[in-house]
Amino acid sequence: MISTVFFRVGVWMAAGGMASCAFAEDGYRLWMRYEPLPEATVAQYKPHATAVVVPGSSKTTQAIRHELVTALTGMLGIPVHVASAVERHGAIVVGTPQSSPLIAALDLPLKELGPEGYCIRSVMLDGHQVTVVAANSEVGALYGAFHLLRLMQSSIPLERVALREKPRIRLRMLNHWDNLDGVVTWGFGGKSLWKWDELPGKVDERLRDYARANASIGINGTVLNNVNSDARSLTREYLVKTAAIADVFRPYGLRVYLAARFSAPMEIGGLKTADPLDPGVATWWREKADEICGLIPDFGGFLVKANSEGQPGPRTYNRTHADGANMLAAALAPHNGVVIWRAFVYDYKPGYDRAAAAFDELAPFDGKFALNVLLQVKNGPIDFMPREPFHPLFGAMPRTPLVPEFQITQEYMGRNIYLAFLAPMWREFFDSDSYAKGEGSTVAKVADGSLDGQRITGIAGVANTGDDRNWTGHHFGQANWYAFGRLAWDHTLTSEQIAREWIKMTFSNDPAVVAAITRIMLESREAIVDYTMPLGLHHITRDHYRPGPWLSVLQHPETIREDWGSVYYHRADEKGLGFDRTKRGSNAVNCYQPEVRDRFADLATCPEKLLLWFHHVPWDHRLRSGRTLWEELAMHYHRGVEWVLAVRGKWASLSGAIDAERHVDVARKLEIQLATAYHWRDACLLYFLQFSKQPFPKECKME
Ligand code: GCW
Repeated sequence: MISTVFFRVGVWMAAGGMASCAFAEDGYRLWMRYEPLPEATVAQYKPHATAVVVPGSSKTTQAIRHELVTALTGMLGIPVHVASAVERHGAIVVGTPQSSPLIAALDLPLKELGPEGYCIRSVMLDGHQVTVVAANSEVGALYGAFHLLRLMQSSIPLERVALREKPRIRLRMLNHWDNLDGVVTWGFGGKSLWKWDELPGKVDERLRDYARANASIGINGTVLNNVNSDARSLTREYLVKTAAIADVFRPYGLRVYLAARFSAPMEIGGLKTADPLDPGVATWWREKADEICGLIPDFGGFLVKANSEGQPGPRTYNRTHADGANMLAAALAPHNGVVIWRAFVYDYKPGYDRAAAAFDELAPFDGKFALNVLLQVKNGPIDFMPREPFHPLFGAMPRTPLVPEFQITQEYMGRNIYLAFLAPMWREFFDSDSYAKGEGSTVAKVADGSLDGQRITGIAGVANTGDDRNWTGHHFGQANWYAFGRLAWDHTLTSEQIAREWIKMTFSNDPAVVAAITRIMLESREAIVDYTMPLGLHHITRDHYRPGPWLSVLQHPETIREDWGSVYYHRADEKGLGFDRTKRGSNAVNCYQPEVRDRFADLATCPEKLLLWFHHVPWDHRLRSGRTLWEELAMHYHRGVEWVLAVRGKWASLSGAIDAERHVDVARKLEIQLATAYHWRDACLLYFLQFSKQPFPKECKME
C-alpha cells in the first residue's frame, strides 16, 4: 500500500503536478504549495502526522490519501506513510462512520453537518494523538482534509483542535466565460483550460489540479462554457468531451453545468422555432437533458442568459422569462438538475435607466418559477463596477432562490494588471441591508436562504482562470478565486481573515510579511474605486479598463448603444455631475425597500461613496468633509494615485522577503498600474473640468 501511494505521487510529479519543491515559484501551485514548515512546527506535528489512515478505495478516498501524503511530505520533510488502521502511533484519520470503524466508534455529532460538512477533532488513543477528520460523505471528508492542511500550512497547533463546518450555501459555482475556440471573454489568465480539440481522447492533467484547487475551497460546481453560448456545446460531439472533463472532476465533488443557448433546438435540432410553449421544443429539451444525463449522471444543470445583449430567449416569442425557465426546468427535473436563469437583462428604450431594467422585468415573476429554477443576479444593478449598491432584486423576490453572481475576473478591475483584492467588495454586498423584512435583512440572509427559507441556494463567480502558468495572470488574482470559494462556503468570514490565510499559504508565514501584504490587499479595492469611480461615478470607461468619460454613442458610434457609453452614466453638465435616480430623475431608487430608498434618495443621507450613483450633484455642493464636490472628486483621484505610488514602495521593500520570481512579476505590474492610475486621474479631471470650470485643488498636482 505504502509503495503504491508513493509510486502514484512520483508519477504525478513527473507529469507536472504541484508537489515538488523543485518547481520555480511560478505560481502554479496556488495556495497548495506545501512548503517545508519551520523546524519547531515540524517537531510539534511529527508524532501524529506521519501516518495517514483513509479507508476506502473510491477515487475520492484516493484523492484524499494523495493530497495528504503529498502535502505532509512537503511540509514535514520526512516520509509519511499510509496505514490501514491506527496502530501504536499517532495518525491522521479521515473518513465517514461507514468507512472508518474508529470514526463510527467516536460517535461524533455529524448529523447536522449535512452531506458536505465535516468535523475535525483531536483525540488521544492509547496515549497517542490522533487527528480525526470525519464527515457524512467522502467529499465532506475531502473538504475536511483540505481544512486540516490549511491549519497546518499556517503552523496552527492541533492538540486541541475541535471544529465543525458546513457550507452556508448549497451550490457554489464558478462560471467560465470560455468559448469553444479557447478564447476566454474578459479572461486575463490565458486561454481556456478546456482543450476541446484534444478531448475526449486526451484529458489535460492540469484539470485535476483545477478540481483540487476548487475542492480545497469548497467550490462544488462549474459551468464550462460562456453564457453567450454556442449551441454546439450541446451536440453529442461536445457532450462526450464534457463527460470526460466531468469524470476528472467527480472525485473532487465538482459537478459540471453547461450554459444553454435558448435557440439550440433550431440551430442544432433542426426545429423551426425555439418557442418554449411549443410541445416539439419542450420534447427536444427533454431528450437533450436525458442524453446529457446519460453521459454525465451527476450533471448539474443549465445556466441561461436569455434576451440580453443579443442572446435569444423566450421574449423573442413573446413568452416570459418564467415560461422559458420552467420549460427547461421540466426537462431537468427527472435528473435532479437545476436551471439557473440569469437576471442580467436590460433592453434599451429611449429614456430608460439600465439600473432598473432587470428589476422591472423580473420582480413581477416572483413565485412563478418552477422549484428547480434559481435566478442568478449580479451583485449590483449595472455590471460589476468596482462599487455598486446591492441589486434591488435582493429582498424583492422572497419566493425565488436568488443566486448572487460575482465577477472574479477583473473585467472592470484592471484586468491582470491591478493588484485588486475583491473580498472587501463582496463583503460590502453581503452586509448590505435590504430591509426586506425589517432591519437586519442582509443580502447575505437572502443569499443563504435564511431570510425566506429557500430550499436550494446558490452563488456564482465568473472565473478568472486560464492556462497561464499561474492560472490567473496576476499572482494576486489567485486570492480572488480563493476568496470567492471561502465566502461561498462561509459568508461571515472577514476579508482580513481570508487575506491572511491566503498569504500564509501562498507567500510566507513571516508575521511582518503577512501584515504588510494583508494591508496592501485590504486597501487595494478602495484605491481602485478612488481613481476609477470616485463617489459612485460609474461606467465611464473605454474597453472596461481605461478611462473614457467622453464616450457617447452620438460622437463615438463604436460604443453601439447609448447605455454602453459613458456620458449616459455621468451626465456631467455645467450644473453638476451624476445620475439622478431619485423621483426628479429616473426614480430607479424606488426599486429598493422604503427604508433603503429613502436613505439613498436624500442627498443628506445617501452614503457619499454612492452619491453620484443616485444624484446629480451641483459642483459646489459641500460634502461632509467641507470640500465642494469638485474638490472631493479631485481628492479621491489624487488619493488613488498616491496609494499606488506608496504600494510600489512597500512592495519594493518586500524584496528578499518573498521569492524573487513572483516579487518581480508583481513589481512590474505595479508600474503599469501606476501609469494607468495617473491616466485615469488626469483624463477624468481634465474632462470634467470643462463642466466644473473650477481650479484643481492644490494637493492635486497634474502631471
Ligand atoms: O460584463 C458584461 C460583459 C459581457 C458579458 C455580460 C454578461 C458574457 O461585458 O461580455 O457577457 O456582462 O454578464 O452577460
